[in-house]
Amino acid sequence: MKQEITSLLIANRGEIAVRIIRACQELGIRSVVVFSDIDRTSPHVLYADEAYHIGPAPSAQSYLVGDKLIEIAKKANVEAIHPGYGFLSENPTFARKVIEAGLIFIGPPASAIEKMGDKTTARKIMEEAGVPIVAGTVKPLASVSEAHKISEEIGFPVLVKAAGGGGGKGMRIVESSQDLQGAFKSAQNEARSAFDDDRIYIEKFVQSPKHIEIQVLADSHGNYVHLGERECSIQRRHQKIIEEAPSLAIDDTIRDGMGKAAVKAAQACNYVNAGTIEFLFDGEKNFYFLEMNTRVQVEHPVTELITGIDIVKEQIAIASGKPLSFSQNDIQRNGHAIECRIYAEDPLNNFLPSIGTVERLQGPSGPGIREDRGIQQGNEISVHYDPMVSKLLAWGRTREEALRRMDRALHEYLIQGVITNIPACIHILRHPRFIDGSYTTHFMSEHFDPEVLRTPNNDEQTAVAIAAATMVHRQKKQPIVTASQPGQINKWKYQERTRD
Ligand code: MV4
Repeated sequence: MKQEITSLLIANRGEIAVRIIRACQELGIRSVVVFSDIDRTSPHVLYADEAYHIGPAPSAQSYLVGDKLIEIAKKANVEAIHPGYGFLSENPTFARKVIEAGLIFIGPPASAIEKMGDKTTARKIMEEAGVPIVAGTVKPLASVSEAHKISEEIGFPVLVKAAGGGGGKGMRIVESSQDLQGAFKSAQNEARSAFDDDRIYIEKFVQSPKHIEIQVLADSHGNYVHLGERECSIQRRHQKIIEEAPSLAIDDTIRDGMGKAAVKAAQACNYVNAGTIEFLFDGEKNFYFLEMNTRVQVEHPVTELITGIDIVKEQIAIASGKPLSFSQNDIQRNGHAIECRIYAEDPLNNFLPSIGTVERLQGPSGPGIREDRGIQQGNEISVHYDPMVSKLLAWGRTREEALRRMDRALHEYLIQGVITNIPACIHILRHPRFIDGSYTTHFMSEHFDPEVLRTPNNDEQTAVAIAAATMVHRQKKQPIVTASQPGQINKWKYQERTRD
């Protein structure tokens, strides 16, 4: 069924709302956004054709109030709702309500969201479809004694996981049978409070995997394609930091195998729209289905940069009933792309969010650089939302060129008022284990030592000396002469050359 979309509501905020507005602008679609009290001056409000106030800052009273979003969509007379990522994007009840209100949900059918949201159902569907899964149960466990039985069969170590949701919540590694009962109970408790669902299942623990995911697109006419992999192993506490494509660990044969498995996975749940199949990739080049994300992902631009396909525009085209305009053989990959998520987090303080006003903000640009950002100078990084400032992407003909461009862009990045993870990103990019591509999901815990970021430039005395020198310089109004240290963000230049 073809239904033209001429206007849509974005049920989100920040950079993804801006990303969706940009697609709308290019497609001639009227974009409508919502904003909470503290987002009144955010870029998504500035760029949208229309903006409606939705409520106070806490998401539970604003971006998560499905009924209100639908009410605003009606009032604004749009045909569709794009949920972005996070918030209500993977909430099947919301997707159903959108449809029942006579609107188009720019995402998969609610049934697919529901099936993939239940992790044991997802495993069962994948097993039946012939998509490789890690050894373990495809049903929630009835008791601790059943957990013992299964664990003895598949062998320790095992992972106790929550059936009700992913992202590492309610997950416990169990090394031997005497630890099983305790892990089972505490995973149950954590799952109950996180997902209101205490169902638990077990998988064999894959020791040092890479996290590789495949982007898929499916239209409403039964056409399925995959856009290759993204390597997302650089993460901390299940929060991704750096993603890249292609992965150094994947050759054409493996890519073809994973791509076909991902398409099978999407077909198995009657998927329509953009989705991502996450795989664990072990040292023996085996891959196993982990989870399916039934939304557009934060890291989707990595794939856009090497394929030239605008994933958000494709989502809108698919939702309006159009068939995909390309087939698997038409998809070409060109060069290498990498993304750093710039977070307002302090790497020297256990990556705690750095809350405050962004006093100055000037993103990098130039050859091969893209920045997707949802905040501007003067906005607050608050406790209410994710502290991601922007996504910085670099493209190069080769991985080396992409990495050099990213390194250069990270040094150009100018932000004051909040502390960011930029120095940590630079450090990771220059790490031998990152450069040789041998990194796994354990990279941050095994190889990242925040203390290396504590340079003499960071100490208080240096700051005082720079402040004093700055004052003298301003009084004298002399030209700046500075020797810049390679690889370091020069505090002198930073202070003095960025002055109003
Ligand atoms: C695993 C695993 C090893 N073996 N499952 C973490 C979050 C959730 N999505 C599943 N996760 C894992 N499942 C088995 N059988 C290791 C992880 C894991 C992980 C996965 C992807 C990306 C980062 C990770 C970091 C730690 C653990």
